[in-house]
Amino acid sequence: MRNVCDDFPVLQREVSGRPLIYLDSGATSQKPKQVIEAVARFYRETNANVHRGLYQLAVEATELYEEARGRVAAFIGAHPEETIFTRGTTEALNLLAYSLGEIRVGPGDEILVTVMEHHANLVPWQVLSQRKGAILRAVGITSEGELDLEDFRRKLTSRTRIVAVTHVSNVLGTVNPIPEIAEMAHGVGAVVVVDAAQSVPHMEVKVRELGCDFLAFSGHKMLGPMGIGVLWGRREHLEEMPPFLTGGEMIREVWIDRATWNDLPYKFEAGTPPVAQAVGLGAAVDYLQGLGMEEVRRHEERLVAEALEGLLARDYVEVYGPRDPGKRGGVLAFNLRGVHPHDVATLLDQEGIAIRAGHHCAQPLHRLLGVPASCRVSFYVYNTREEIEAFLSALDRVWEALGK
Ligand code: C6P
Repeated sequence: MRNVCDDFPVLQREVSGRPLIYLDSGATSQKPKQVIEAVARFYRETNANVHRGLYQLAVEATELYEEARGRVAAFIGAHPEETIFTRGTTEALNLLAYSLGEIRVGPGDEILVTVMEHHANLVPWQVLSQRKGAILRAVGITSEGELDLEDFRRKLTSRTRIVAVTHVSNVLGTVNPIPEIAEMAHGVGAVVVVDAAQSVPHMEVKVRELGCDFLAFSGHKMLGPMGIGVLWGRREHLEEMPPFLTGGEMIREVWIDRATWNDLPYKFEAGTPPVAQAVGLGAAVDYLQGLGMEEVRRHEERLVAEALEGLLARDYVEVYGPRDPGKRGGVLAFNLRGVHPHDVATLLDQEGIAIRAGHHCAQPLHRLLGVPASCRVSFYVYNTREEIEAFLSALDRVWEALGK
């Protein structure tokens, strides 16, 4: 892939007197100037509220907002009416747990998640289960860090109403076999919700190929602005579901004691939407398509292979998740024997290398791995092999200083 670093202003700055090496794109990606400029241009030239004004400026703002929706929908092979803008993955999953939960889940019904879920795809289902008297079950993982499909088969029953699973784990990096999971889940009449926060930014994702019913992801992890995300859902489900937030824009007619709902997708977009952020996300999609998602995936696979090989070669490092780079997304979690991950991150930061340390909002998974926290590096289009080499030799210095 062409070197894109020059497109990313923040990557030109120094940290601790060194050029920044940003290895935390799993938390949020950096933004290219094309996205920053699209957001700035919206505020400079077209700022107005959408779907309300009859004047030229508001018409143009509405066109930009809906054009962005069209681009994002095409990116995942979806219809714009089934593509709802939210504040992010977390809001999309909360919307589902509330609204889908309202019509699909009753006392004694079962909801199936996995132990590798981010809290955003776990806690909303816990709250729903408690509210409805439903049973929440979690599928385990194999010793390789892959989803245990035998366990999945065992826990999937005729009472399973919703299967909520991450496409790519934000800790293990594991890519889960969604088409297979969806087929099994549909076999018992369950609806399949996919958390695609760590997949849509990094590989080609087409909703029909996945075979799922719902897909959630965040703009800020795919070169777009913070505060914008997407919930895609099959029309037949979305039409049946009650709204999540209510108020302006999501209604058709309102009386003092009742109201009727707007068409899709507006039924789920109450209030003033994040218009500039949507426009920025549209620009991010253009940028990614310009690079080609297959090329994005190939680039990351090469980086992951290099980093994985380097980490596995160091006997003081414990790596979590699959050993095969082809089975992983762009994140790699690890620990240095006997060293606290926060200390590792702090020393690397002193060399200008930004990594994440903590439980990465996946406490049940860390409990299963037997550690309270881990270090995590995550890659994106702007990372290079030289940065991986710099990271690996910096890690040796951390071990020299803290490990022995
Ligand atoms: N994971 C990470 O460093 P939001 O915050 O709504 O944009 O995304 C939540 C979320 C949901 N699912 C997965 C798999 C995720 O990785 C995330 C965000 C970040 O891993 C921040 S904790």
